[in-house]
Amino acid sequence: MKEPSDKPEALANEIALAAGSRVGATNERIVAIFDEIADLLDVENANPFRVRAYRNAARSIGALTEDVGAMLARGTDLATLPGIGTDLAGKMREIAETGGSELLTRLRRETPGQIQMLLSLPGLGPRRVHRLEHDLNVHTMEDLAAAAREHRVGMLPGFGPRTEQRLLDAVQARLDRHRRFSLDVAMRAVDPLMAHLRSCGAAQDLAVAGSYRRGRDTVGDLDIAVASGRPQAVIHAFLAYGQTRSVISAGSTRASTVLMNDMQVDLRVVPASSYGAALVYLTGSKAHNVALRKMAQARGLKLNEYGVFRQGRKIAGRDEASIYEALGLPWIAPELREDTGELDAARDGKLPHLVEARDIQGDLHVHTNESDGVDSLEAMVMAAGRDGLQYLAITDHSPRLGITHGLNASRLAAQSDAIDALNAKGGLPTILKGIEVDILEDGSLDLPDAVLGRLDLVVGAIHSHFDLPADKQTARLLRAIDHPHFSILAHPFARLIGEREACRFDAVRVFRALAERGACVEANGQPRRLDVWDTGCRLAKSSGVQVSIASDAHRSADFRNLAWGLTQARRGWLEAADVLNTRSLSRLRAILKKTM
Ligand code: DGT
Ligand code: CA
Ligand code: CA
Repeated sequence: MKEPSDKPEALANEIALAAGSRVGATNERIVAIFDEIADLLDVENANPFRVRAYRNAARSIGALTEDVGAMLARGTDLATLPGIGTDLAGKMREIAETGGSELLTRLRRETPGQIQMLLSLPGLGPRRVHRLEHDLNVHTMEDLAAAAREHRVGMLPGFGPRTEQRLLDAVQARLDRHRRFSLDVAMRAVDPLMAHLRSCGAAQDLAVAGSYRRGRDTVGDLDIAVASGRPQAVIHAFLAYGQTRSVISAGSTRASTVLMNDMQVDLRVVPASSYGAALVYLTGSKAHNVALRKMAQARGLKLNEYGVFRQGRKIAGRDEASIYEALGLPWIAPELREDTGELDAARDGKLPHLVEARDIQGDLHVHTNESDGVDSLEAMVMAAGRDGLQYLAITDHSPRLGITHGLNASRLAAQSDAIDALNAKGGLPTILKGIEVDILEDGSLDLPDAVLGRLDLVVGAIHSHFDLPADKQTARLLRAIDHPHFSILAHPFARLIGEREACRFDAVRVFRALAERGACVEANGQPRRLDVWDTGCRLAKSSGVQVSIASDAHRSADFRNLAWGLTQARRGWLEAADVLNTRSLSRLRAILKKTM
């Protein structure tokens, strides 16, 4: 596996392509922007005629049968359209050319973020928001939820009990959804923001810290540390970022904003001589920081976000290693900084040598378009090769999963021939023959043993009956693992972050059974799954179970999921020797053979 690289340009292109590929996309964008401008002007108590002009324009653009972009390309004067004057025509051209509007950016910056969130709820326009603020003192989503629960909203003129319930549902959904973000969503926000901050030229060094850097499976908000001698310039650039929805606070060395995706960003600027200290502080976790500070105090030192001090004299701060060194410790990887034993381990020289991207030799959970994947067998194998993998296992679904077009015995045999042919060609990663076989409700497997026995490995997973009582779920998994051919238990908890809870079973017993059988457990790297996650990786290690870090790729770009799985493995203290797919192909085959 190659080292991860961030390519914000490529990502931005991808997004632009996706946005531009729809017919009438420009019109939709103009309508959305004009509507939002009208709402925000209304909140500002702007001239009602101006507000109405934007609303009317949005309506007439929505009714157009031709794309505004195409009209501009033909040289049409937009001011000749009904309800559009020269001013609005200019705004339309701006949106068509840049995708955004300076007026909207300014209005968003001026309107409190919470008011914008209220406005974005279905059924809430400026009038109603004004009434909520005025009559009920409701200024935030939380205020609104509380007022609705106390039935104070339904009593307002123009609201009523049904509106109240609808609003409560919408707020609740929004609060639940936005409390924490999955890592891929966070990354899509991080990459362009960091590129923007780098481009201002005032940052000597910068990094995302907080839970994002520690690789937690979800992040609440982003924390950015910047080293600079010109903090004002950095703050200025940060506030001017185009994806900023609103500014929560802004000072001379720190600022907080909310991005368009509702994610909060806290930025802190320090001199380069304190950058390491700020990075340690902002990376956390809070528990790790508190424990570190205690260690400092025990040595008669003071630790804060500017450095380590002995009697007021700074003895460390420029980089992270200097901070830890001043406390008598080796540098500790961010993934371990949860105060779960890493400080003792560091002091005793017993920190693990965490598994790294370059240790990963292959991927043992990959789909093709034979089941629910997007790309062909050949495309997946070529992509795995480009990503530096030595081998991959093709593990399409079994027949029970109807919606995935799962493979029966004869289609599996045909796939096996195709794999033989590709392997014979050479020059590509070696392809192993596998299946993601469905574990049925009673713990039996969805294909006969005779069919499974012809494969190189069997990956088993549950895709139904997630909410069985714990004892039944445990029995189901134990029975599945007991099959004569069972190599890897895939995404055992079947959780979907923010959508489906982890299913309940006796993990200690199940992992013990895997250990006895010589079978492995998967650290699935799909950012919505991350299953097992850090604690499961740690349990695997203490149970003597090898972990397969897997992409569960459904398209050629998905091999990057390996990096997410790797992060969870590192958070679980795993070393290369604890991870199945760090093995060479021949050693891997030997281990898999014992499970088959
Ligand atoms: P999150 O955002 O909920 O996913 O989790 P974090 O860990 O990013 O937490 P956040 O954003 O509240 O704070 C960022 C870092 O700042 C945190 O990891 C450690 C540091 N920090 C925050 N509050 C405190 C505190 O009260 N004491 C100390 N020592 N550090 C703190
Ligand atoms: Ca954070
Ligand atoms: Ca924060």
